[in-house]
Amino acid sequence: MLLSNLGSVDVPAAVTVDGRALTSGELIDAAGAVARDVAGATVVAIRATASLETVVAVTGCLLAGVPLVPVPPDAGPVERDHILRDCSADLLLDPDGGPRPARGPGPLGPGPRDPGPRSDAGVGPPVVPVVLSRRADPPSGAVTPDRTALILYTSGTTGAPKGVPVTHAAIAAGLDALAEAWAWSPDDVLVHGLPLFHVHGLVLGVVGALRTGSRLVHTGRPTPQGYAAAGGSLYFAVPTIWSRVCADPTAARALRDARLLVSGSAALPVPVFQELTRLTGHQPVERYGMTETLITVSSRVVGDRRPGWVGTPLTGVRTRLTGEAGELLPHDGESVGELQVRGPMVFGGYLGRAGRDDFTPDGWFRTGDVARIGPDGWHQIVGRASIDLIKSGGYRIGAGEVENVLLAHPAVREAAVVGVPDADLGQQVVAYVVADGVRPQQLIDFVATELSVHKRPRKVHMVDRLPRNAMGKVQKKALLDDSR
Ligand code: MLC
Ligand code: AMP
Repeated sequence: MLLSNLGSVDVPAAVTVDGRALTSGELIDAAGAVARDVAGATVVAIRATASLETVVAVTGCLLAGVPLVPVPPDAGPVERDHILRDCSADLLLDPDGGPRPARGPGPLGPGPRDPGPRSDAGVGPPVVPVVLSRRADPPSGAVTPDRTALILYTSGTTGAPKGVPVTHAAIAAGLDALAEAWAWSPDDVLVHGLPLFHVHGLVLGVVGALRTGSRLVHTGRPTPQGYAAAGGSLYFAVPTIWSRVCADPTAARALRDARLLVSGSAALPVPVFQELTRLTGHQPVERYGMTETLITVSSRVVGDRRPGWVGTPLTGVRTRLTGEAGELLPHDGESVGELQVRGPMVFGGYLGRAGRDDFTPDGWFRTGDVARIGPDGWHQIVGRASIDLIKSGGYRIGAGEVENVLLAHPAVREAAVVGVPDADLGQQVVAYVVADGVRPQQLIDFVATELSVHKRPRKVHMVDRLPRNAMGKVQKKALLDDSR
């Protein structure tokens, strides 16, 4: 069982989010109440704020064996409605729906309240508040390992985000492999401030803590000051956050007492690796993952950590490189090809999109990442095969999704979106737009309102025409060259 370690001992402040804490007993009791609310549902969604309520709701759904869909809390109507429709959610859990106790350490006081489901003007599924002070015994039946635990939405190159169903077994395999690789144990205190609707913050950062039995301190926002004050042993962050930690040497030095600093979700620039090592005394552990594959490659607690390289396959994972004609490439540290993976943490296919070209005929998942593998099994992620998948601040953003929203603005005639290299975010979303009578900031705000805020272009260039080839296809390389 995924959460078999939960509650064997009642740990004080087992989970703290933004200064509010629950013991493990309180967490189980409150999660038991959620499990009752969702019992019998086919799929449940949650507005996944960075809150104790989200942690409780995730725990409750895992205990109940009901698939949960985390929706970015700032998702605008286009993105939110697509997700809720695509996954056919029966209920929407609302972390802000119940009474909120005052901040401060220690257990939450009682305050029973059961407002029951409410419907938001008939649009979308009924809304059920998550209320920490409600208590119920968790369900006693075991959840089968092949049951879907989460459906995570992630961007493709074109169109709206796709649902990635992830089973209890896949999560358990990924987390156990990481626990082995990092010697992650109940003695750890995990600290991070990542969003709770993606693999990094939610699967590793919440379910990982619950499965290993380590305490979790979520800092609310991933600020260097918050990380410095948390006093943890194990820290998770994306490269943008590590870069900001390095820019605050006092905060960075406060991490000297940690055991392991982990970086993932995007390439950690070599200078950031080196500066973090200098300031904290720790070489960061890098690891590589994807929504579709959870975590598959990492450096280990014991042994090398190499700037610019993400480590070796975790237990149960196999990887290979292929060339343009599908031929296998040697693991010689020089050949560059598409990275393909197999393993118990890899998903089985996108929700409602069976039969696509995402797996090879012999069952390997095509990651779309371009990589090198050394003779010693070390992996280097060189980049993405498609120019249309952007990584900004560790978020995966599809150019097509942003372009579609821009094109829905009445003033816009043409739009092309690219990921421009950026020192802080890795890549920055930049739009080139042909339009009349609209200012760039209005278009930025339009995207931020319709989609999640992090998908908004940071810059919009108004142009007379987009560069196109003889076939009429937009030449994005030319746009990228223009913006450098
Ligand atoms: C600015 N804001 C606007 C706005 N302009 N809001 C609306 N409309 C506009 N036009 C404000 C918001 O109010 C908000 O303010 C703030 O901008 C949020 O902006 P942001 O751009 O997202 O903040 P930023 O500082 O750029 O964020 C950097 C970051 C973030 C690193 C904190 O990118 C982040 O949390 N990244 C983590 C991504 C992640 O977890 N990826 C894992 C994917 S899983 P306010 O006041 O709210 O701040 C994966 C698998 C694996 O990849 O291997 O791990
Ligand atoms: P997502 O589906 O949002 O989890 O994004 C997955 C993508 O993030 C991968 O396909 C990679 O392109 C990128 N990624 C994740 N971890 C790393 C890493 N350690 N180094 C480089 N890229 C990474």
